[in-house]
Amino acid sequence: MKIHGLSLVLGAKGGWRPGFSRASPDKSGPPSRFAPKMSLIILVIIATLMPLSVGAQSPNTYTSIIVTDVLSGAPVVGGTFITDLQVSITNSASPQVGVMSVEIWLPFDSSVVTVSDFDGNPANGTQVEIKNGFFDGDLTIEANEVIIGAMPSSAPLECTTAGACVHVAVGHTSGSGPVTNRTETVATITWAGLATGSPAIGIAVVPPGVPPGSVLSDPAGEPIPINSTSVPTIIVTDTGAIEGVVQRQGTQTGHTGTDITTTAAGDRVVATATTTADGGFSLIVPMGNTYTINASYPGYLQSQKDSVHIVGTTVDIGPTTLVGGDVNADNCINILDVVSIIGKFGRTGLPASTPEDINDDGMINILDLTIAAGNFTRCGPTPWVLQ
Ligand SMILES: [Ca+2]
Ligand SMILES: [Ca+2]
Ligand SMILES: [Ca+2]
Repeated sequence: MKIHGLSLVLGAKGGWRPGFSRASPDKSGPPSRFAPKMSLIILVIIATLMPLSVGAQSPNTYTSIIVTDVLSGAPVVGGTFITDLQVSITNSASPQVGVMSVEIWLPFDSSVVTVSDFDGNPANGTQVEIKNGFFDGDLTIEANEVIIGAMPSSAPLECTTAGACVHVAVGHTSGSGPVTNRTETVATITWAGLATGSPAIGIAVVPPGVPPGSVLSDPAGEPIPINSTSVPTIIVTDTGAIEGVVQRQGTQTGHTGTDITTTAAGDRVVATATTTADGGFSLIVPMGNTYTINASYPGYLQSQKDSVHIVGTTVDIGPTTLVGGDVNADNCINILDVVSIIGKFGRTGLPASTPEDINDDGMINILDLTIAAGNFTRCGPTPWVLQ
C-alpha cells in the first residue's frame, strides 16, 4: 500500500549526481575495465538530453515537490486520510537559489477520493490547510482551492484531463526570506475515500517556460526548475471491523473509557476507539492489512494483541483484562506504585482521575492496594487474554 515512487525527473543536472555516487561504492571485486567507457557513453547521452537553460537554477541546486505517504487516518471507503504537500530545495554551493513562493497543481481521481473542506464552509468552496513549515514568515496565499469539474484556462493539462485538481499558490513575507535549504510542508490535505481503487494523485509539472503547471519562484519572479516529484502509491480499500472487549480488574465504575488504538506497520495509527460500559469496542480499518491493537487506561497496565490480519468484514479478537496498580503510568507495577498508594491511604472523595485510586471509586483503600499488590512486578503490555 505504501510504496514511494519517484515519478518524474526534470532538469536533470542536479538529479543525476546522487545516482552516480550511489552506483559505484557497493560493488565488490575488481572494477570492470568497461565501466569507465560505459559511464562516458551514459554521460554523453545525458548531456544530449539535458535542457540548455535551467532558468534561475544553478547546477548546485536540487528541488522537488513531494506528496507524503499517509500520515494518519486510513485510505478506506467512507474514511479520511491525511497527506502533507511538501517542497524541498537543496543548495550545495554558491550562488544559492532561494524559493520565495510556490504554485502547485495536484490532479486526482475524484471518483475515488475527494478533499475534506479545511475551513468547513461550503459557501467558499473547498480549501486545504496551508501551513507554515517550508515558509516561516507571514504566509501570502494567492490560491487555495479544490476544483472538481470544469477547469479554468490557467489549469495545466493534467488537471483538465483528470477533471479534479488541488491548486495552491503560497509564498511568504519577512521570515527568513528566500528558502535555500529546506524540506518542509506547504499544505496538509485531508482526503476522503469515496470508492475503491487508486486516487491517482499526481503533481502537474511542465518544463520551464511551458506554463501552466506547478512553479517554484525565486525572489525576482524567475521560475526555479523542479528536478523531481514524488507521490506515494495509495489504494483506497473497503473497510473491515475489529471487535473486542476490554475489562478492567476491580473497577467499581464499569468498563467505559478504555482507549483502544490500532496501528499498522510503522506504528501509524489507523483507528482509535473507546470502550462502552460492557468494555466492548469496534474499529473500522482497511481490509487486507495486519494490525496491532492496544488497550490502555490510567492506573492499569496496557494490553496488546499483535498480528491481527483483517481479511473478512469483521474480526472478533475476544476479551482481555487490564490488570491494575500502575500509579505512575510507566507500564510496570512495582514498589513505587505501592508506596504511592500507601502514601494516600484512607483518602476519600477523590476525582476519578486520581492515579492512586485504581478502581475509580473515589477512595484510596485496601481494594486499590490489593489490586496493585496482586500484580506486583508485572509489566505491560500484557497478552490479550482474560485474567
Ligand atoms: Ca470552504
Ligand atoms: Ca508503575
Ligand atoms: Ca479506590
